[in-house]
Amino acid sequence: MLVHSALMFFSVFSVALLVAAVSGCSDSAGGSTPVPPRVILSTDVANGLIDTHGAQGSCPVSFDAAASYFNDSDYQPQDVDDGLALAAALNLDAAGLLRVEGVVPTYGNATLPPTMLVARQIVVDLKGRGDIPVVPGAMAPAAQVLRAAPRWFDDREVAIAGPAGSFAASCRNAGVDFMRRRLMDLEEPVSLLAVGPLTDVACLLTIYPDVASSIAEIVVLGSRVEGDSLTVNGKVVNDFNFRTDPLGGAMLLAAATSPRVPIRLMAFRLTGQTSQDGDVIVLDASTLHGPDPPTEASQRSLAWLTDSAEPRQEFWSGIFGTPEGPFDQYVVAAVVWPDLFDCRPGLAYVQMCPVPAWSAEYPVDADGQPTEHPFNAEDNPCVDHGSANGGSLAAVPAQLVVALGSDASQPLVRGLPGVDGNIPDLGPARQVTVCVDFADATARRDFEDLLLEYTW
Ligand SMILES: [Ca+2]
Repeated sequence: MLVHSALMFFSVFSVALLVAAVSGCSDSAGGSTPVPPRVILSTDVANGLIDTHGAQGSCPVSFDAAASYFNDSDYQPQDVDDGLALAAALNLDAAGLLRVEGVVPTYGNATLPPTMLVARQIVVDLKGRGDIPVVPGAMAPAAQVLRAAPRWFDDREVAIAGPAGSFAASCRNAGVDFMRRRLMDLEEPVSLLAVGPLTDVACLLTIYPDVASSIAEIVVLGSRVEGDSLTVNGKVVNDFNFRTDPLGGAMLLAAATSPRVPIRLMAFRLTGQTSQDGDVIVLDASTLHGPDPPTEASQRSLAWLTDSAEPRQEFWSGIFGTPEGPFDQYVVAAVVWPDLFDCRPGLAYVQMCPVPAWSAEYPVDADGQPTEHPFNAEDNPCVDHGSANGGSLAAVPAQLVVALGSDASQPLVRGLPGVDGNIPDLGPARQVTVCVDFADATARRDFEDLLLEYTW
């Protein structure tokens, strides 16, 4: 969850959007042949799993209706937007609108081992795409999130960033190696769709900077526009994909490849809209009906996706009172139908939310007892933090923020780098593209219609 997570009509607008989205190339007859965008998905696809988040050493990220956090050892029905987005991506591939070059599952919504089974269930079993590699990515975040950085025996801090740092030394895995190999093998650039924790895409750019020219764009489900509160029906929520690995997210933004890889952030100002009461895009058995006419395979796929989502939908609506709308699906749509969204230049940075409990500055009373929750002090620079939200945000060390249109030279990590949440000083802030709204009211309706058309 981001708290963090109809019909087979091929209408006129679908065709128009298709034409708008795909780039044309000249064929031998001088005409134009659409080339569908190529993508690799980095996804914490957890449909149907009752599991923990699999982020040992990370912050707890799920909460109940009273805004009390579950421990990371608690088992909950995990998010289903990844699987719905993956199924839609594979259906778009079959329709010639997208080319799925690989899937790299990661911890995040759930632990990695069963997440691999979910990915195979959707890619191989439901969609019959045994030709698409499904390769395991990260088991855990780049560093412990709510702990002080580890130290050497002589009291020096263990370095995280840089080619000799602990992140570059430890983040490599089969999924990261697969992404590099696939990128280098293909002649056309590939977009990376980051719809889970950012650990693996950050690792890829950090240890294999030579892939930069092979990446069209990295599209991320995450971020908030500077000053924005993140709420669903009035309840404060979290930027899940960044929150699960703030260091990985910061390392992605800091990656100094040549050329710089374009990064597009799908911000909550956009993606949160369709989960708000009165504007929810409902994706369940009451709205999804697959292609017309249905096939045995389409009915089986649709039934599995909707049946396996029921516990999660109950979990979500028990907290927010309405069904969960799409989140990760925005990233797939941004690649296939970019004109649906209002996207702008922005400056991305990481705002630390002091004060961590291990800091010398952490406030205590005369008896040494804490006078506030970590990360939740009054005057906290992180939006939504502070005493008004009780202790519910005490375990969020940093936020991913985008300043619209800013080209000012600012640090990437603001606050207390190197102490709070282990994120070191990583140089200047990062120019990105941030999508903040639908292009217009028609685009909002088209987005819903397209999701209903391709989600099965
Ligand atoms: Ca996800």
